[in-house]
Amino acid sequence: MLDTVIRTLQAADRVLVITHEQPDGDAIGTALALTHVLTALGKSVTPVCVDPVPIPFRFLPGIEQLRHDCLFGNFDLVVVVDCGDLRRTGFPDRLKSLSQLGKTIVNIDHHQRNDLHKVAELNYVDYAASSAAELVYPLLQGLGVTMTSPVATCLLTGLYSDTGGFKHSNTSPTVLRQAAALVAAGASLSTIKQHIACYRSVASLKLWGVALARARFHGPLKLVYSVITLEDFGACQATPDDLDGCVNLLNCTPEAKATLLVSEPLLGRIRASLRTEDDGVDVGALAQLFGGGGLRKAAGFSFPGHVRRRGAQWLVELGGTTVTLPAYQPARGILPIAPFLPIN
Ligand SMILES: [Mn+2]
Repeated sequence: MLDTVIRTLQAADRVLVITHEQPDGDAIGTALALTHVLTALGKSVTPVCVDPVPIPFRFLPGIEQLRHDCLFGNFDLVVVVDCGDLRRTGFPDRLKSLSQLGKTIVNIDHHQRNDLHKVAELNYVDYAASSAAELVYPLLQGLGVTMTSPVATCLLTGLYSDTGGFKHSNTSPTVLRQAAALVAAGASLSTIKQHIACYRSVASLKLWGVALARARFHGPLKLVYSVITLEDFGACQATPDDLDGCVNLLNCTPEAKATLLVSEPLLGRIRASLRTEDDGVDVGALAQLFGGGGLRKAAGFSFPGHVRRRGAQWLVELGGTTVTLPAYQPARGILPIAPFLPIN
């Protein structure tokens, strides 16, 4: 498959590179690395992400080339990177029509249950890979281009982001070998770390403080969880983005099988973030039950509702139903953790 993808990239002239909505460092880094390399090979390349780029990734070389729509332009090849779900491209209908027009779509991804194969002709997908960047690395080698400093920085950002700064269990020997070569080619690990880990506003720190202070351990579920209400965002003068990453900080107690952070960043919209370091727990599968997605160890979902406090309890209101957090229904017996199964 790798050879076929390389030949397809070599043959293309006008390439559209799409990455997923609410982009992370792997999404943006990998899309830009491909953009640099294909441009160097003389191709016209348009990198696209439907959503704005979060502040920590705006330092990446080539970020100014990123577009937010792909409605115009005549492309002979579409490359979708790091998208586990056709909807998460932000352009499902556009991709379906490009597929129907016979355009070649290449799907480069590492998410489980990737469904891009519905529209993609070539699927270079490896669930065992840490990141899309890890998959793109050998692709760039196969294209025979010299690894430049901008490309190395973009790819190392992808590896860094999806391995949690080389701390998650997906930090394989391959990841470390690639990272070493990328640093040797001019990527600065300390610069990447500075941008991704050290950009928090004081408002963000205050909000994280509230989440940390409210952390609880639920014994039967072996779940660490915390809650942030809409009022907390206001009281801290924090934006929805200010909570990003907080769940990773909560995910550090040895007795927990998983960590759950529930928030209402926008009125009537609840966001749930899940993390685990336990190889036996698949939070991605859990998130999918609730219409979300992600990886085995890091996933999330959102749904309409409100977060409320009643005495010592946290409640989630979903339509006419109220669920006490973290709802636990051992009688159902189908999930290791089941935080949001409505109580009937
Ligand atoms: Mn990724």
